[in-house]
Amino acid sequence: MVENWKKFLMPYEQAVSELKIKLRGMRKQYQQNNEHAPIEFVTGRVKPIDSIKEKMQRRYITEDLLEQDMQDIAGLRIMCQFVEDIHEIVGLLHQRTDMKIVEERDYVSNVKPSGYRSYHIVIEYPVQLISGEKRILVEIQIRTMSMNFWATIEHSLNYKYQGEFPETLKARLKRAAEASFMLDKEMSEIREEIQEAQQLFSYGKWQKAREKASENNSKGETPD
Ligand code: 0O2
Ligand code: 0O2
Repeated sequence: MVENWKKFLMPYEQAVSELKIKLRGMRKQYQQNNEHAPIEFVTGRVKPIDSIKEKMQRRYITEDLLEQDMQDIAGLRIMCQFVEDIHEIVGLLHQRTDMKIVEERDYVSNVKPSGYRSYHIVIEYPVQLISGEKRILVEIQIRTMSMNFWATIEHSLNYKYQGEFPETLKARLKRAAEASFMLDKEMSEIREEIQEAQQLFSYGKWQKAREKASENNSKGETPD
């Protein structure tokens, strides 16, 4: 068994932290330009040791192949508002020079039998350690908030039923997946209108902040 899990997982921890900052930075840049950000929020985690061990058994992954065969030890999730945003993010990730895309799985166009939708990208990411550079695999899941809602619920039900859902629940989850798909479709259709409203809203917030600052200035207060 891996002798020192803490040491083994260290580069993965570092990669998740670095990538969270980088991806959240992309969102900030859009906001600063007062443009619609294709990234709503980003989460990330290193797979817990017990889950790694369980997946090794389930997938017959030996220790010597762990780093290359388990692609989601480091996992990031990018949530967005519209399905179109997913494709924009994929394009942005392709352009980056600080990571190399090694695999792509499009479950947005190819919905899984469970009803799961998401776009998965596996990257090779270089982590700078004191011992030198180490390239590790990281899985980035890109999905709308509607896809995320469905996947999170289904994932927690999976814990309860270990994948053996009763037929009625399976059918309901399928219907919920279809409803989630319809929600994404409807939102895409009114996307331009929503984005216009969001821009007006953020411009309004910016204007209010400016007014408050000039009010404070005239009172001789320092801005907060
Ligand atoms: P569970 O069991 O899912 O609830 P910060 O960076 O400080 O804002 P922090 O505390 O590092 O935040 O957490 P973050 O980045 O907001 O989110 C951690 C959560 O990310 C995890 O929840 C996961 O739900 C989720 N997550 C992100 N990417 C993945 C992935 O690729 N696979 C899976 N399974 N989960 C992912 P918890 O709390 O760890 O656990
Ligand atoms: P976790 O940490 O519990 O989320 P892989 O499993 O990566 O070795 P596979 O099956 O080809 O190989 O990868 P896939 O399907 O591209 O990605 C697996 C991950 O996608 C899962 O991680 C889930 O996070 C997510 N996923 C895939 N299918 C479903 C689904 O039907 N429902 C839900 N809720 N999530 C799904 P793990 O391994 O389950 O780990």
